[in-house]
Parts: sequence; structure tokens; C-alpha cells
Amino acid sequence: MEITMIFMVSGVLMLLSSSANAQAVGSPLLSPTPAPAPAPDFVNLTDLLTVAGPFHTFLNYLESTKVIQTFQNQANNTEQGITIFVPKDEAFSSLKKPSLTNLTQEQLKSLILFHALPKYYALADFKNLSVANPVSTFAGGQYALNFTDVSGTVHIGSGWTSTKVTSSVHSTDPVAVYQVDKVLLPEAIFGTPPPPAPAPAPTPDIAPVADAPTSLTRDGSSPKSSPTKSSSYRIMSWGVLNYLVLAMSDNGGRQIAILRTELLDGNSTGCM
Ligand SMILES: *[C@@H]1O[C@H](CO)[C@@H](O)[C@H](O)[C@H]1NC(C)=O
Ligand SMILES: *[C@@H]1O[C@H](CO)[C@@H](O)[C@H](O)[C@H]1NC(C)=O
Ligand SMILES: *[C@@H]1O[C@H](CO)[C@@H](O)[C@H](O)[C@H]1NC(C)=O
Ligand SMILES: *[C@@H]1O[C@H](CO)[C@@H](O)[C@H](O)[C@H]1NC(C)=O
Ligand SMILES: *[C@@H]1O[C@H](CO)[C@@H](O)[C@H](O)[C@H]1NC(C)=O
Ligand SMILES: *[C@H]1O[C@H](CO)[C@@H](O)[C@H](O)[C@H]1NC(C)=O
Repeated sequence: MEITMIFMVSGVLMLLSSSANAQAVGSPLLSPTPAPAPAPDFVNLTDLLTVAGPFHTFLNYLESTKVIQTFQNQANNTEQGITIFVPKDEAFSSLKKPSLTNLTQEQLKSLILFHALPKYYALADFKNLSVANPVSTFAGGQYALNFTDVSGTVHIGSGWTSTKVTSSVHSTDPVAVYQVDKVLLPEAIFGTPPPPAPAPAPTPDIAPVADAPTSLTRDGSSPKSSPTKSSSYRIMSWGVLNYLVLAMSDNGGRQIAILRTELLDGNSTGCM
């Protein structure tokens, strides 16, 4: 039995200025107030990626390649917006081969551009977007990604990389920032990936029938594998966890609050 769920994912970025909102208070006889134009929130990507994460490696690459300017410019462009897939620091540190060490500056730039789409997509949009596979990224035509929606989780394929969106860091039109498990490696740089090592057994992405008591031992690298898998783990496991990341930026004494949305699946049924 398949469970289709729509995750209502909303990222909220609030800028609370210390100065009170200068709304006219108290004189009800003012002429009809024009509908306050909802000024699109300006998202400073550098600040956002500094606070969330840890995304320091990606941010360093963004800055060293100057791609941050391209992305910020696009983020300011409220017509199209931007969608950025950000690998965590450990995704970079666990990257063994191919490695990024021998890339030219130009290739590095393309690799970082490869992590973004020049348009805002909410998570719910990826189901539709998948019919357009492969989807061109900010790096251009041959730098394309495949998207698939598996029960509400967005899976991303680059040929070399197969990963998924694990967290929505920020998703308010025009800016979406999603955390991914792995660095996206384009075929346009690394060539065609070698054929996969003879797989012991094809692991079905979706079990044909639920409740098959497969022990699901993926990569033996899970330090704490909670043995609390009941037959209903599939249902229990889909959930959304919201928490607030608060940080101060000394930027005019403003405070940034990020509503962070974690998409839980697999064995994360336990509490945190
Ligand atoms: C974003 O914030 C950083 C540091 O807080 C600042 O250096 C940078 O100029 C800001 N960028 C924009 C586009 O405002
Ligand atoms: C983006 O918009 C902010 C605020 O309007 C502005 O300070 C910044 O220079 C813009 N950055 C780019 C790259 O367009
Ligand atoms: C990087 O270059 C060094 C020397 O030029 C070479 O020994 C090494 O194998 C290269 N690494 C990769 C991943 O290509
Ligand atoms: C997906 O595409 C269909 C047909 O093209 C359209 O009717 C629907 O509104 C789209 N859904 C979203 C979430 O964009
Ligand atoms: C995307 O999927 C198509 C067909 O499903 C495949 O031919 C292509 O190699 C895939 N591209 C990437 C980058 O994964
Ligand atoms: C369970 O969690 C571990 C580490 O948190 C992870 O490596 C593993 O892939 C997860 N398993 C599933 C089925 O999601």
C-alpha cells in the first residue's frame, strides 16, 4: 500500500527590525489606506547559508567562484527566483572519488552552478517538473538533473549522484534552498560514470507490498540504528519536524528566524 502525503512545507524568514513598524495608529479617519504592497522579502543568501547548515564548504565555494553574486542576483529577481540544492559540509568531506581537488576554477564554477535551478520551485512542484527530465540547471544545457518524486520526497539524479532533498532550509517564493545528502556531480565534468559494481541484489526503491519484514540495512554506516521497526514504521516514519533556528546578525540589530523543516523518513521515527 502506498501512502501519498503532501508535505506542507513552509519556510519562513522574518526580519524583525528593532524599530517599531511606523504604521499610523489611532486616527481612523485616514483616507482609504492603499493595500500595503507585500514587499518581497529580500533574502541574503550568504546570511542564510551561514546560519543554517553547516554549509560552510558550499558557501566557501560560492564565494571563491563568485557564483554567490550570480545566485544573489537571481534571488533578487522575483520574476523567476531560484532553487538551490545545498550539500552539507559532511557531503563534501566524505566525497572520495571523483574528488574536486583537480578541477579547474572554471569547472568548479560549473559544479557550483549545477546546484541551482534558475527558477523557484516549491517541493510540491517537483512532481510536475519530473516530466521535464532531464532539467537544465544554472550551469547550462548539458548540466542537467533528473528529478523524481517518491511519496513526497524529491530524489535527484545527476548520473554520478543519486540523492534526495532531506530538508527545506528556506522555501518562500522567489527563493528555495534545499539541503541534499550529497554533492551533485555532473557528467559534463566527470564523464559517464563507471557502470555500477555488480549489485548483490537490486534494492527496490518501493517495496511491492508494505510490511515485508525486510531489515533494510542500508550502508552499514548507521551509528545508531534504532531497532524499533514495527510493521507500521512506514506510516510512522513520514513526518515533518519543524524547529526554529535563531540567530543574531549584527546587521542593524536585526534578528533572523528561520523555520526549518526537516523531512523525516526511513529510520528516523524516534525522537530527537
Ligand atoms: C549579505 O550579508 C553579508 C554579510 O552579512 C554582506 O557582506 C553582504 O553584502 C550581503 N549581501 C547583500 C546582497 O546584501
Ligand atoms: C540584491 O538586493 C539587495 C537589496 O535590494 C541589494 O542590496 C543587493 O545589492 C542586490 N544584489 C544583487 C547581486 O543584485
Ligand atoms: C590529481 O592530480 C594529481 C597530480 O596531478 C594526481 O596524482 C591525482 O591522481 C589526481 N586526482 C584525481 C582525483 O584525478
Ligand atoms: C501539474 O501539471 C498539471 C498539468 O500540466 C497542472 O494541471 C497542475 O496544476 C500542475 N500542478 C502543479 C502543482 O504545478
Ligand atoms: C535522466 O534520465 C534519462 C532517462 O530517464 C537518462 O537517459 C539520463 O541519463 C538521466 N540523466 C541524468 C543526468 O541522470
Ligand atoms: C538511517 O539513519 C542512518 C543514519 O542516520 C542513515 O545512514 C540511513 O541511511 C538511514 N536509513 C534509512 C532507511 O533511511
